[in-house]
Amino acid sequence: MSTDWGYNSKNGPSTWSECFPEAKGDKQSPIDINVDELKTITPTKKLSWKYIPENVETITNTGHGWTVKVNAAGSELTGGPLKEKYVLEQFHCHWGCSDTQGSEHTINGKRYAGELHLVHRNTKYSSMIEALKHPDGFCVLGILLKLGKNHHEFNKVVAQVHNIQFKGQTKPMGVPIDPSAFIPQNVAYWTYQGSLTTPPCHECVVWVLFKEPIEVSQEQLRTCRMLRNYCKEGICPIDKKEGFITENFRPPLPVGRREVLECTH
Ligand code: B30
Ligand code: ZN
Repeated sequence: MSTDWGYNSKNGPSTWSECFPEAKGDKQSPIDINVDELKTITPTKKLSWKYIPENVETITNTGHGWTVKVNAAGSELTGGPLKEKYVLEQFHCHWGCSDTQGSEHTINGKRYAGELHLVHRNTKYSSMIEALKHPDGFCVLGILLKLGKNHHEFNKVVAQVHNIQFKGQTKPMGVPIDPSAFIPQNVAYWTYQGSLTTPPCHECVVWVLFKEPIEVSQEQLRTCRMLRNYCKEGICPIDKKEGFITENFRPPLPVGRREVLECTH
């Protein structure tokens, strides 16, 4: 039992519900997408996004990964499964200790090397805290990562990792990053109602998971694994491996009675 949650055997996903009861809810994320059990729809309005590259602010080592904070002003995510306008608050990534795992969502049981999350807040809620209380509070765009060539925009994030080695460290991003560069060419996606994949695991997310993965390099994922899960002033764990964020993904949870839709745009 630990409010200091993480991804090791003592504080990992199977223990989260002891401190965060919502983690055992029936609308949790991620899930395995069974592509044979879906309804296909064409939304009346296409999913549409607008981002301002200059609005990226800082990058932080949260102790469970990196998060790039974005000034939400001027960004927009609308259409598709969404009834209201959403704005981009932050983006972050999940990865595995090896390249054969790391994604949170799986497709017919297949795991990808990682998963990028663009986290948007519904503008009808004035703060993140307020949005957490509602099933339509957030929309997270999930982008599956597969191994391949170096991703130019992802590299701007990776280049900062050595500046935020320790938990709690924050640095200005310094360069603009265009979040739309993470969205795959083919914009077909799956959508369903779910939760934050980390504590407090609130069931407040309209999930949009793009079907087509994007490529990042092995070296870029290796660099992410060099982040540490303890503070600079902290005690270095005896077991060296324990001190690195080698993996930070939650395994899939039951779909239950939820409907997963496949959308063409
Ligand atoms: S995810 O996209 O489902 N992985 C949050 C947002 C999106 C996801 C998970 C969590 C979130 O807003 N969590 C609460 C805020 N966090 C701040 C953070 O971004 O890093 C505080 C916290 O510690 O509990 Cu972690
Ligand atoms: Zn995430």
